[in-house]
Amino acid sequence: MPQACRVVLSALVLTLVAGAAWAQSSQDRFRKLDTNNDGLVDDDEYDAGARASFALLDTNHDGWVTLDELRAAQDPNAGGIGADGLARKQLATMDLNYDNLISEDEFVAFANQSKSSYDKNGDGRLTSDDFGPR
Ligand SMILES: [Ca+2]
Ligand SMILES: [Ca+2]
Ligand SMILES: [Ca+2]
Repeated sequence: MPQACRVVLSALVLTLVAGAAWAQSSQDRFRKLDTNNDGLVDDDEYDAGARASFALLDTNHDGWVTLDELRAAQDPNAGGIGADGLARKQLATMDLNYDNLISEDEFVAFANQSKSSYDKNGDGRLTSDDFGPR
């Protein structure tokens, strides 16, 4: 995958993992993920965040995220290829078994794959420093 594309998708997952509130600052997202407030987002917290985001995306609660549900979650001001194009790209990226549905496992797997791209200082830990200015 071209680097630029990966960055877009990573930013997307960061938003997804942190919840649906687009207006939140990065530090707010971090605080939300760091549920035990130890200044570190560990694997369990990251996973829990991914699962919570999956539940938010799965608006009809059938255990699958469909193209329609992905489309509904797009920022309407995203521009570029638009909500439909973005949703299709996300589906294609996360749908590991090509059934046109995103399972929770597929979503969490993708979130985990993207995790290293948030670790800006490369120390293998996600801390508030990795989440932009306070
Ligand atoms: Ca923590
Ligand atoms: Ca669904
Ligand atoms: Ca699938």
